[in-house]
Amino acid sequence: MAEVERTFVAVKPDGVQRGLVGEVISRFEARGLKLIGLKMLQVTPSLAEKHYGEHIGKPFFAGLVKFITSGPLVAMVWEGKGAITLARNVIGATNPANAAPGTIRGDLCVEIGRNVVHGSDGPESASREISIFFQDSELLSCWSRNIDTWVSE
Ligand code: DAT
Ligand code: MG
Repeated sequence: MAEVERTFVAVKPDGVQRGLVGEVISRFEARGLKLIGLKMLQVTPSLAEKHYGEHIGKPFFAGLVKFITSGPLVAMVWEGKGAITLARNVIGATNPANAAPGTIRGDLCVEIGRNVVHGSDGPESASREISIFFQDSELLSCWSRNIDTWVSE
């Protein structure tokens, strides 16, 4: 059985502008993950460079920073068994043109530079990204949900 993990998910400025915050949250809730942290913020260029540090030097980097800082973003932490891979599967392929129907990117968007949502790609990036956006005290892992025994054995 997969271990309980935390993953960082964000609705990017295009998703906020398009009124898709509720839709994105609904998909993670419906899948059975538990929301343990949530905030809205405007990402600064330095925060963007920290978050997307692995992409510094790539041709799309400047455009990516411009986009991610262009409006409010909704940052979240979701918890559950195998949450990191599960969230990536809910989100779909990086390029929406290749994203499967039923995924957020496969259902809601068309272009790689406007792909609505971010999700951590592994355990290291999950803990790094969570600590960039949240203090430990802002995460409410301790709350229990009555439905959890119906989601996980
Ligand atoms: P993901 O967001 O699926 O983890 P990534 O980490 O490879 O994808 O890239 C981060 C974001 O950068 C991605 O969501 C959209 C943008 N991006 C990636 N590759 C790109 C490319 N070839 N052209 C334009 N934007 C790109
Ligand atoms: Mg990534």
